[in-house]
Amino acid sequence: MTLSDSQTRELAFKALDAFQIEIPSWGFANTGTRFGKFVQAAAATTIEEKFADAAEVNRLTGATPTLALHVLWDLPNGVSDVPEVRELERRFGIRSGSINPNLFQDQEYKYGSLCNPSAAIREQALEHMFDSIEIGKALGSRDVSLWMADGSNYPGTQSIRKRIGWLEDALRASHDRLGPKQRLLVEYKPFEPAFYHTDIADWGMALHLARNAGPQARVLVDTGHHYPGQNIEQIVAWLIHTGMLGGFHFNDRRYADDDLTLGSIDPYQVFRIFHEIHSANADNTPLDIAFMIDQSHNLKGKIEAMVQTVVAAQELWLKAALVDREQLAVLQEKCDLVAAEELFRGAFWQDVRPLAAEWRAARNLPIDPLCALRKSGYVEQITRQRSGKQSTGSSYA
Ligand code: LRH
Ligand code: MN
Repeated sequence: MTLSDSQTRELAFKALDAFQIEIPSWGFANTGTRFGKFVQAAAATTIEEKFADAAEVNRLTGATPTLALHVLWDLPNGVSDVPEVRELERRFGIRSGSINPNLFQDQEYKYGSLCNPSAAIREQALEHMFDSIEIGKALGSRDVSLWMADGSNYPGTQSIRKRIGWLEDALRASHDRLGPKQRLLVEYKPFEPAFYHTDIADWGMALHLARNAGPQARVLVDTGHHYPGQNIEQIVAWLIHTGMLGGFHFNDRRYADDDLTLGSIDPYQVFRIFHEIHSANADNTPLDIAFMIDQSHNLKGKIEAMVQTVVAAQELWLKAALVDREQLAVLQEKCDLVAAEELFRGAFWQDVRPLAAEWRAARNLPIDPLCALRKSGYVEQITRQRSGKQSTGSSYA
């Protein structure tokens, strides 16, 4: 059924009003690769600066009210840093989002954290999980989002099955500490930094571990954590079908976990993922998905890259919202392949930027957020304020 312009606008406005995406505090900090880190004077080095930058992105896009925090990077003193963070939330009008434990940088975690053969080190890692859960409770944020670097580099050097057992115990113990409204998100990754086996390497492992941990655990899909050629939207469809999809870390990649900006390499990938979600919404499949960005802006200006990412996500979300799902179902039923593909891809081809600009104008937002950022002088201002505070230090963020 072809929609009238006003019906299309109504559908578009409804879709964009509903679309929010969480931004990572580490996306504003100086990050690099193992070959180096190119320092930006405007980069954030304090939690206050990260909240300030998040507020600027939200002012420009109207779609990023929460900031993901990485415990050791943003709350190095644990729960005792909560009052300062609450003050920043109040000052900048940005809420704390997912709490991400750091189980990958301590020297003790050389052979793993929750999967380490040493019971004492597993206990240390579990304590960090418990601290992260308490921080989430104190901040009133819902998700504790777990990614672990755990794995090994050489065959025969670790017992894969023993590590599964230790991990099951740790995630169940963590789950039992969750508050009634909290969730534990389990993020999988096939490799890096481990290059022989990774303990949570794919969606099946993450799904089993989440189910085994308890009813408040779900799977997190980082779009960069898949082998080349893997059908990510099919994994998303399975996680929706099994009721285990908890959230996303969006970014883009050409080769591996490149953490490039969303839609920079394969925007059609994000469109296909969003289609699965809109379709589930359309057939009233219960969904409770946290959309988050997880990128490292090693070369692009960090605020610019974040605004560019949110705008790209809004546009791809809108394109997928405008797929005529009723007609598509008819064509799929008839196996009218070309007509179905033309309808589906046609939605991806359409230029939704004028519609998105109309929505922004109607919501008193800048119709072109990137242009508004440049005009705001915000980057020049923070560059002046923050110059000389940057270190070329080694840590990731
Ligand atoms: C691991 C990961 C994880 C974060 C980190 C910053 O590759 O995707 O989600 O902890 O990036
Ligand atoms: Mn991630």
